[in-house]
Amino acid sequence: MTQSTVTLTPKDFKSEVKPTWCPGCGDFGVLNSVYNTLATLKLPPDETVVVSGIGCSSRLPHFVKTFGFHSVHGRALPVAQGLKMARPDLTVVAVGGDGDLFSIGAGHLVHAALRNIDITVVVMDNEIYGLTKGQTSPTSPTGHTTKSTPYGLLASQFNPIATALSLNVSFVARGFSSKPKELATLIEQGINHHGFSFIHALSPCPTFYNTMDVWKTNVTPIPADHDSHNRFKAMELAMETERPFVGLFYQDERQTMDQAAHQLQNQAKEFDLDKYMARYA
Ligand SMILES: Cc1ncc(C[n+]2csc(CCOP(=O)(O)OP(=O)(O)O)c2C)c(N)n1
Ligand code: SF4
Repeated sequence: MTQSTVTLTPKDFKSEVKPTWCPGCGDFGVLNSVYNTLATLKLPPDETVVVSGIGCSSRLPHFVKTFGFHSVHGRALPVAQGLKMARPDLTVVAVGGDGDLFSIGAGHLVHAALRNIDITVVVMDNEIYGLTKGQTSPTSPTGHTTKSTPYGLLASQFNPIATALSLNVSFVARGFSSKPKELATLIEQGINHHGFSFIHALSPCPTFYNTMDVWKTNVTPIPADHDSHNRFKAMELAMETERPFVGLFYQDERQTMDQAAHQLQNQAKEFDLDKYMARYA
C-alpha cells in the first residue's frame, strides 16, 4: 500500500455522482466513513479500487473518486480477490449488502476466508433486501413479516460475526453507520491489516425495515479489556445478539494467498519443464 505525497481530504474522494439513497439511509454514514478512511490513509485514488455486487449498498463505488467496479449480484468478492491477485500493488475494498454477501454470495465468503487474500470487505447490513423492496435476507430475524413473508420468516437468523470467526477470517470487526468515526477507524484498521478483513456495518433501511432506534439503543462497545487475539472470547461476544457489540472482535496476522502466490511465482521461474516432462517419455 503506497501513500499519496499530496494532502488528501475526504472531499477529494467524493465523485460527481450524488448518492441516490433514500433520506436517512444508513449507507450515507458508511460512505462518510469510507471517505474519511481513504483520506486518513492518504490512499492514491488511482491505486485504490472499490468493488461491489448489486443492491442499494452496492451503488457505493459510484460515489467514490477512485477506480470502481459495480459487478454482478453476489460476486463482489470473486472480482475483488481476482483483482488483488493480479494487481497486488492496489488497495482493494469490496462493499455490498447482507443479501449480496450472505445470500447469493455466501459461498464466496467461505473461500475468501480460507484464502486470506489481502482485501477488505465492508458489509452494509440492513437485515433485508433494500433494492428489491424489503424481502427477507439471511440476517432478518425469525418471524419478520414482509409482503413476501406475510406469516413471518420461518428460517433462523444468520450471525455474520460468528460465521466469520468460525471461518477463521483474519480480521473481524463490527461498526454502526450512526457512529461513522468509530466505523472509519475499523475500516482503516481493516485496510492496514495484512489479510482478508471482514467489517460488518450495521446500516439501517428506514424505508423497508427501520432498525435505527433499536440499534441506537442496543449497540454496545466491545469491553476495553477484550483480547482481540482470542478467537474463543471473540466468539462469546459474537453470540450476544440482543445487544450487538461493536469494535474489533479478532485479528490474526498470517500469510496471505497473494503473498504466497508471489513467492511461488519466483520459485516457478526455476521450474524445468523439459526435465519434468521427461518422466513421461
Ligand atoms: C442474479 C440475481 N439475482 C437476483 C437479483 C435481484 N436483486 C437485486 S439486489 C438484491 C438484493 C439486495 O439486497 P442487499 O444485497 O442486502 O442490498 P441492499 O439493497 O439491502 O443494500 C436482489 C435479490 C439480481 N440482481 N441478480
Ligand atoms: S431502500 Fe433502504 S437500503 Fe435502499 S436506499 Fe432506501 S433506505 Fe437505503
